[in-house]
Amino acid sequence: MEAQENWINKLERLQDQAFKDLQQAHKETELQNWHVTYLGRSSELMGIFSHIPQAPKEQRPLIGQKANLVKQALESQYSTRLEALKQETLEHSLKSEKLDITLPGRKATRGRLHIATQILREIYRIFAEMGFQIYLSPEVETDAYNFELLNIPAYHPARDLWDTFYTTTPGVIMRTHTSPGQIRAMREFAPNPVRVVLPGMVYRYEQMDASHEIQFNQLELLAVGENITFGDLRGTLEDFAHRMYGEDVQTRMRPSYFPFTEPSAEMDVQCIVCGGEGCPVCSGTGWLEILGCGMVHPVVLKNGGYDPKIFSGFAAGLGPERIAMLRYHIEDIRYFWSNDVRFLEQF
Ligand code: FA5
Repeated sequence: MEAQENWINKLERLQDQAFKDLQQAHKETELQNWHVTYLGRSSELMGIFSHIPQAPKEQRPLIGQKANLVKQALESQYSTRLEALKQETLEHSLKSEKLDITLPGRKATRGRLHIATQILREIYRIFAEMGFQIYLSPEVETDAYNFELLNIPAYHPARDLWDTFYTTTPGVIMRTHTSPGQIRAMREFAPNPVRVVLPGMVYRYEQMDASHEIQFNQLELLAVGENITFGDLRGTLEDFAHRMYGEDVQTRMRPSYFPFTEPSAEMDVQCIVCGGEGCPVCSGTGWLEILGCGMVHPVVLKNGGYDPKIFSGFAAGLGPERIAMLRYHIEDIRYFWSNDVRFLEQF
């Protein structure tokens, strides 16, 4: 009986002490320490719980009941105090801190499309309005598609025009231009007429400078059908230049050479950076070359599955980064892929 009194007294004392200490806890950390002391695993209360089995059998229920009551009381006082403390802290900060609702909020950083993507989309839009559809072809190509089928056999000196990145697999290369897509598109559409644009990355082992990158986009233009003439090519490209740069822009076509077109030409746009005076972007000439073009060579038409006696076609290869440089007065093509946000966020 005496032993039972002792246990009960002990629990009551414990509860009184705990309540007293709780009044002294004014910070959340103090409250946490209180919880560890009175309700934690090594607390006196938990010690009592674990000693109950050693008490005389008939006393166990009473001691157990009392211990549970104390535990519940401590827990409920603890949560009431915690809640009150949180409320106090909140009221305190509302009183002491002034909220300046006129301060501008923190700016969320917004993503944007890369300038190269923006210009490609604009070019797609212009050609889509003229009735061209987009056709995709692979960046990793075979020697056959990149050269042979475009009338450039292995021994042909014109191979020097394109400094190629070779893979370790014989006959497999990184495409040096989008022209291999011409063959792929023709083979899919022949003998029907075809009018497509083929965009994408091309790779060249080149000396880099203000207008030459080793990795850049190209956009191939291809139209095959009956009675397509050089006049159609000239008209299409001129219309494109005017829609891109405005009605007043000057363009010129120079004779050129590509093994897969005959005749071949290159189109220049007057350098908008210097207004035709000559600057590093146009290598001092006043003109910037934006594309190569020509009438599809009969051999290429045949390789694509068309009879050159019935069909003719034109093709062009545009440089979208060069087109963007002219449009936005960008002085160096190397900005495009250097990932400097000061450049990228201007567009
Ligand atoms: C060609 O790649 C031909 N396949 C174009 C073609 C297609 C001709 C269809 C006839 C018919 P060229 O190497 O000139 O040609 O490149 C075409 C365009 O890509 C150039 O006018 C230029 O705008 C762009 N370009 C060429 N080399 C680079 C480079 N290193 N960096 C950035 N743009 C380039």
